[in-house]
Amino acid sequence: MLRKLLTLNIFSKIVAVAVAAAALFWLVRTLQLVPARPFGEPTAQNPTRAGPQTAQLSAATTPLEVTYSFEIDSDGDGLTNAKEFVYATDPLRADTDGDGYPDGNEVNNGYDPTLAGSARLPDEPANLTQRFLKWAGNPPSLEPSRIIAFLDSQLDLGFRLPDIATSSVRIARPSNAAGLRQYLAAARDLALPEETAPYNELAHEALLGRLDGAEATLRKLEALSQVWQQREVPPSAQELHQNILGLLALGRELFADLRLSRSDPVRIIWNMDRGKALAAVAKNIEVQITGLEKQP
Ligand SMILES: [Ca+2]
Ligand SMILES: [Ca+2]
Repeated sequence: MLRKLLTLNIFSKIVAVAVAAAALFWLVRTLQLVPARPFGEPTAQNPTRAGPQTAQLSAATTPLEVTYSFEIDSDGDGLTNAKEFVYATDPLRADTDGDGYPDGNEVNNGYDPTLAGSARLPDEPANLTQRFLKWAGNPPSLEPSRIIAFLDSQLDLGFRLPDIATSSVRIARPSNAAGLRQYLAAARDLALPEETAPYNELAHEALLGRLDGAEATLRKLEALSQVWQQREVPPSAQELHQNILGLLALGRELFADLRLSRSDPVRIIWNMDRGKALAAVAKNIEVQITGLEKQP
């Protein structure tokens, strides 16, 4: 019996905002809402100029009193506060590695500001924001159109579902029709609780230094993954099962990445784009379920 499309509700949540281009810009716009109100009391070095149009960005994860901003440079080293997060330097220390060269000077000349001496920044760092800034000629802020062009140009960033080894699937023996029906019903019901916030909302929270929502979703995804990894799978549903596990694995990866919202905002924007591809996979899984339900 066909039920309403409950299946993969979970991933429609992941991709809820990914589908709208506006959502992609939303995060970037937030980043550009500068100067932002410093959390805590304004300092002489970093006077608050907050108005109704500015975002209050706090740094709950760091004791440093700095504003996450692509305009403010609290320590005057040529690297704005947000970029200090991106390059993992100290936003209140002009020369993080103490080698006599200011952080901004090092980054602008391709040197690693966290390693004293002449260590170069890697050509293709894992941090996508670093890669983007290098690719774009180190612009002062994050331009949505430039980020899209960058992501389009990086062919190695294409969408791919994590590989799930066949050997990791627990095949149910002997196979029977009742077992298959039970499995497919569970697949149709796969969903996160309704209160789970969409990805862009969680990303916004993370940018504000609040990771509670992202962590809660991640825990739910991990619990779901465990249940599905342990599930016995009818032989005819093996491929479907691998796709479901792959989808769950990628979901975990995307939500775990929210911890990187401040240090790698371009990755989060890429994830929103990957969410769109994930929606297509989810749709395909649904088709697989329907196909198996119709099997005699
Ligand atoms: Ca700085
Ligand atoms: Ca230095």
